[in-house]
Amino acid sequence: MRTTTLLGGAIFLAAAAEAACPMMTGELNARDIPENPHAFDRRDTEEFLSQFYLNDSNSYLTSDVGGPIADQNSLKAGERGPTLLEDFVFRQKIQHFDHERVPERAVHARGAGAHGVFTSYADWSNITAASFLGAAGKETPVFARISTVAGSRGSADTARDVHGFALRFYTDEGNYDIVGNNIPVFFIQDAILFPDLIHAVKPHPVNEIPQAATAHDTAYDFFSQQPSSLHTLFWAMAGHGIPRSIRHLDGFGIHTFRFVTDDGASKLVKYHWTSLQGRASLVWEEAQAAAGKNADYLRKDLYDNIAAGRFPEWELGVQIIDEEDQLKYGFDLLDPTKILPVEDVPITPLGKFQLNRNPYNYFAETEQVMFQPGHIVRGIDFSEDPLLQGRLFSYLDTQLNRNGGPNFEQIPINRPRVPFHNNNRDGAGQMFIPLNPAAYSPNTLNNGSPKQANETQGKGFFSAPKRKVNGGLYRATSPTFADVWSQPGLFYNSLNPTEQQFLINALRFELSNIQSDVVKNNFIIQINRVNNDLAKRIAEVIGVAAPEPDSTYYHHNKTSNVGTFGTPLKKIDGLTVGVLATVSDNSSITAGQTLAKDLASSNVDVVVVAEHLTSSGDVSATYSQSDATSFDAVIVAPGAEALFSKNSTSNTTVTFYPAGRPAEILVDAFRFGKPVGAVGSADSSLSTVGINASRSGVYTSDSVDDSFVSDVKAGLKAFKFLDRFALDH
Ligand code: HDD
Repeated sequence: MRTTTLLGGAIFLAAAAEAACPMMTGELNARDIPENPHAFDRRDTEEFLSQFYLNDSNSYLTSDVGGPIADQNSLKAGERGPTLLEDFVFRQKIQHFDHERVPERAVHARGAGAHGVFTSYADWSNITAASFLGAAGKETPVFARISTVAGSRGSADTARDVHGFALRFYTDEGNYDIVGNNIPVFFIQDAILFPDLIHAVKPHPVNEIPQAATAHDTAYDFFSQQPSSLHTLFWAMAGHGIPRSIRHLDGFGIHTFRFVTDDGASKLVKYHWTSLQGRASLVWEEAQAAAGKNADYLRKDLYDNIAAGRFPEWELGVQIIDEEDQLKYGFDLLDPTKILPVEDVPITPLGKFQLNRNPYNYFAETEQVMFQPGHIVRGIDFSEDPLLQGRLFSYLDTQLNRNGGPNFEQIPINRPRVPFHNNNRDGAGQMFIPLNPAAYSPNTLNNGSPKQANETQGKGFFSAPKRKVNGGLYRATSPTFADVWSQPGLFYNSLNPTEQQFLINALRFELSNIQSDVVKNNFIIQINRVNNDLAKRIAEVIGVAAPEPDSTYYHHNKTSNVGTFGTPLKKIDGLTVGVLATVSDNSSITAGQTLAKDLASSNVDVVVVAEHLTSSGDVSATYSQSDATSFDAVIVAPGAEALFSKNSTSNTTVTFYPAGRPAEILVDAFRFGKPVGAVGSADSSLSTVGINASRSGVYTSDSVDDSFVSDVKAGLKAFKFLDRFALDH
């Protein structure tokens, strides 16, 4: 029988015994041993976690051990005297504060997390024994954490970077983590190089500059000496490094893993989770502006959309490959710097997950979640990928360092939703009171318990029986990993011309910040092995002589679905339209409200911007706080054209906001490739700022009518109008 009691303000679920306990000592036998109090079999994460919620409503202050604190002043010797050492209230509070921080993650320090649920499309027991994939419609709670890699915890969200996408499934056979990224390849092929990669990419050790940026000498020194990094670097530079939102990025497991069935048959798999919102990215100038205007750009979007009930979704799929085909596709499937083109092996969708609940407490949930690639479940096995193999060590080691001991799996966000029993004991912060005195196996004193799972359940973890490992000791990279230039070429060939230009612009930006001529030259040598035109276009900007072709790895092959610009979104839910209005003309506010009403059914937010807020609440943002990065589309409302006139700086309204702000918002929105428009008399604002109304993604109308609304929706769906971005040639 389970009872709910209140202990020290926290809701605590206790359990009482229903049956006699088989404990061995006479003393223990005599006691009423409760059923294991953590033996909850709960699918619902919130219900599980709620036992740990600490609710301070209608409470009074106490010390950590429950004594009431009468007064918040420190205890002093005399009215004007020094604070006394004996003041335990003071000491406890300050000491706790002094120890509030745990080491931030060495990489992926900045992230946002959310709870959700995964639903399997089918019974996949024909390919894996993993129970969360064992039935159509089967639901499993998940927690996801999405992060940038290089920046510190306080860095800006829109720093250009690979994005981590770590997924935890609280399955009914234990926790399963896929610790992936939003880019399907990685910089290095062997985990032993990870510290080198990170030391090179992190800020300079002398002055800790630059924060959250690869545009510095050590990073490019490493990239040019370790060309396996080029492929991932290309993805990051081409737009995947600056996603529009967490909702608009995909995830990849990167390594090849194994699925194993109950009867031991195994297949190799590569994971993809595809945003059902669509893939979308910012442009670099926009990301740079957003970093200053709203450093929380990504986490705020995720939080706000979940809070608004617009739950983002991803479809989880795998490419399935026969064991014997590991070298069939022209590269080694154990090499994490390679994609397996979807033309060679299409993605099999397995299910989808939705993120539908924000954490209640950032530290307790998002900061303390500790993922590990080694958290696997029955039916999943590793591959021999040397990067994956090293990760199996590093994450556990890191969690020990961050948590100061081995009991981090007992933290609520890390606990499995199923019972756990083993002979691991003690350590700092042990949260349980183990009742079994025979903490060893085999034992007789506890009736052999906990027993091996195959004795009781008939099943447990197992490796793919076909997996064979033998060979002489070998400290070198496999020759099958040698070609690291063909796939960056495949990626580059597959981009549309604007995306290629973005990639070139990004590398020009990064390389322009490099001081060392040696590093610049070395980098051009590597890029020239991928594509001579690309190398020349970068070289000419950074003062390096245009290289002659180095054509060993040149080719014209292409693949699909690797870009992030030019494909319409799948949904426009959660996008935001800014309506530039004026308080001095009611019709402009009304136009904004009409648009808001018409777009509400598409789950698009409309923000009416004006000189100041009003008591009626019909203005939702001021020009003082707004800029183009806040909106996915910008519409000028009738009457607001007065704010755009050339002499608007002498207009009295200008005292409400920095001079020229409305025009700046419109111009920036246009130059960031966003849909823009004007209603009624406001169409003159377009010509005032030099926007040609006949350009694609520019909409005008006499009023906010159906056709204008559908234009705006189509514009949002197109998301970026690529003809706004100049090409070199
Ligand atoms: Fe890693 C964190 C993803 C290679 C060592 N990694 C971390 C996180 C993600 C990834 C998403 C953040 C998890 C979270 O949100 O808490 N890492 C990857 C991917 C890799 C990869 C996709 C290659 C395919 N990582 C990698 C290697 C090593 C590490 C080769 C070390 C040998 N990674 C770590 C770490 C971190 C980490 C230092 C920092 C904090 C943590 O683990 O929990 O151990």
